[in-house]
Amino acid sequence: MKIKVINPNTTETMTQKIRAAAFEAAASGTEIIAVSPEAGPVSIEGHYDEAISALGVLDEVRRGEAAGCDGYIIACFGDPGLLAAREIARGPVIGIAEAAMHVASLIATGFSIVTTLPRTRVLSEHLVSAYGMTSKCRSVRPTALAVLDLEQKGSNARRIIVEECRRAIAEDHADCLLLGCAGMADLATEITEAVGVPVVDGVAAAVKLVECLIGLGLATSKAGGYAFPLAKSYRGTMAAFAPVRPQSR
Ligand code: 5HY
Repeated sequence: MKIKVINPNTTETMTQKIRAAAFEAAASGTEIIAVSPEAGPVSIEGHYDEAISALGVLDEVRRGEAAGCDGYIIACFGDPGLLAAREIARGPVIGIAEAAMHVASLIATGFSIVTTLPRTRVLSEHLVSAYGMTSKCRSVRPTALAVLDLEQKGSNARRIIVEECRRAIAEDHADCLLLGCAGMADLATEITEAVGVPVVDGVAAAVKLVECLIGLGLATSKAGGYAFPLAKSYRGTMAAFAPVRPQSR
């Protein structure tokens, strides 16, 4: 099977990190194609960044459909463009936040999310509610880390994340922790060892969930809210995004 992993921001070092995490998680028969859009924000740290990055996600899904990809992962903890991507994709489309929350809900009584800047807290809180995880989420804990701080060699990002994880365990009674940024994907193993409770990286979780769904012969349902968009004209610079009926495979 061929899974396209999309980093919605345009920072290549993060795409490489995401690629490595996805490769490590993937089964031997799974081909991983990791990309980021040519255009868009270098990091996603708020509603505006997310809205703009969604167009790049959708363009990559459109390209993936033409290339015969079997499933998609949106590798940003805001899951930008997820529902729209499900309309235009045949196969499963999984966001790393949704994946991490569902996986955590199966192994723990309550998870906390450790994320980046305080302004991104509300993005995670919205997804916790949207995914029906309010009863399972103990807390969302931001840090002082900007997304691109995670790309700085020798930064103190690992220590900051570990300390916040420990506070979530001690003060919020979390028994599982979610890494609230795709840029943390390379830290899951060492943070697990440091804090002593399961730490879920959404990239790896999403790879296994897409493999599972495809292995079950399941694809995005087109019988309801994820039906292909209605064919219509789009004017101006958006013309290229006009929905067209997909060719049957
Ligand atoms: C991410 N931003 O996973 C999110 C994390 C965040 O550029 N990649 C980003 O802080 O919302």
